[in-house]
Amino acid sequence: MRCALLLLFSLAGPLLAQGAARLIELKPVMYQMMFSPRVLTVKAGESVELVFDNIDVQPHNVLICTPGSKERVGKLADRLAVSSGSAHPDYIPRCPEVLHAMKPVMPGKKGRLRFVAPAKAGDYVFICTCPGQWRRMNGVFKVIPAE
Ligand SMILES: [Cu+2]
Repeated sequence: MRCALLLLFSLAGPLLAQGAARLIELKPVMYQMMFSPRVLTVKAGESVELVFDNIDVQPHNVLICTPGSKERVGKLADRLAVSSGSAHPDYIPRCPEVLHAMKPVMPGKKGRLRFVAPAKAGDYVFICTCPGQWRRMNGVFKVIPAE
């Protein structure tokens, strides 16, 4: 009996978590160093599950950052890439502008990131900070007011 209950809970947990989250699918454009789509829209405060399907031939990561911070975060990542070699292989700057980050996803793999969207509406940004890519590989993470 106890085993059956445990089994029930272990099955229900992930199902409940998935049911509550808005699923967002993101891909790179092959050889183009760009994301598709380039605009992602969520409601303020909602649970989000971002799935990144890396159909490209090189690794990419995904960072969700505060409005207007693309350049600052990108430049910090460039510095990481130059200064630390393999010490920071995820190229994710530790700074307040980075709200959520998915580590680099290898070619042919999928990455998942679960988080709660910002409570404040606005045009946030998402970028890939693998070396030299953020200038092209970016998009708008649009947070609209919850009804
Ligand atoms: Cu990339």
